[in-house]
Amino acid sequence: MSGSRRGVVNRYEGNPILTKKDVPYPVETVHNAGVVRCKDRYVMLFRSHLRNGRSIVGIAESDDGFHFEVRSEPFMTPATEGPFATYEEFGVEDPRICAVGDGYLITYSVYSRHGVRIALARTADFERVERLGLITPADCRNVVIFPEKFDGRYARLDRPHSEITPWSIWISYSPDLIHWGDSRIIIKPMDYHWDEMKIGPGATPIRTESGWLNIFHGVFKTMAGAVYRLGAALHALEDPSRVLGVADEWILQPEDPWEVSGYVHNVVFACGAVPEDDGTVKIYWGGADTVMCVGTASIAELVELCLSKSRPPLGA
Ligand code: M1P
Repeated sequence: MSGSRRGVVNRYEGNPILTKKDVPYPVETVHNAGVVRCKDRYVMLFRSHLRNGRSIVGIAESDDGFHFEVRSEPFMTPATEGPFATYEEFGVEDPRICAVGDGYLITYSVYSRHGVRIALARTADFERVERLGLITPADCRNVVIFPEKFDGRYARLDRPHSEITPWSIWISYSPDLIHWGDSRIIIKPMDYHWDEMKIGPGATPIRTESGWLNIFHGVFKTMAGAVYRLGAALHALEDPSRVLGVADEWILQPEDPWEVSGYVHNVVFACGAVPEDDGTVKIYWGGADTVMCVGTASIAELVELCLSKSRPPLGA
């Protein structure tokens, strides 16, 4: 892939890879997409704002991970009946995909008059989708499920909201994907750092030889508004609550025009990353909450960054 390397991530020269012009139904944005490999193809579930400001989830497919074609119909729109209708009333956002067994789990944010929480759905083939449950109470976003169990339990990273502490990354466990608990905080924003305002899990964690690679986002508040960047952390393979290192420096920040300016200025926000056989990872991010972009990075380099230029996960 030729592109532009300005740090650890090599941006694809064809960015943005997906915009509203590629969508065959009316939307205003294409961003914050989960991406996974499915039967030698890349499948992308992306968020789009409608013209009323509410969000739906579309689907696009690709042979190479760079050129995507959008299907004619959205993949998920707010449910219209049952308990999901109550909580999806204002929209469905920011899907993350986790390959488990012979299917795919999808976590996504649901908005309603009762706040924001996370719902879980499952698909076998990205043709049909089944909603499984509402898996957090209100005031929780950015849930990524690990693709393996730990001592018989599923694990996830989540980001509850609180007035008392900066919004941080927690871990929770479940015997059945529906009931979650044993929650604890594992990574906090760091004062006077690029992520001091808040952080949140981004892509589904990636298994590496050295640990689980967690690509997350962090936010810094400036006089000109918030800046969203991406960071990396490494979690122990057998016990993901044990953080082996959090890279002190960000790995990606808004720089290209479509990241600096758009629906929300100065945002790079990842919901998906796909590891490749050659030791690289394709990282997918929304630019300025408006378009989709991709870049590649060396997994070994990201791991090294977490381990050699590390900061305390819960602050000094
Ligand atoms: O506008 C930037 C992002 O803001 C929110 O993210 P978070 O709650 O993690 O700060 C979300 O609305 C996200 O979709 C959006 O990209």
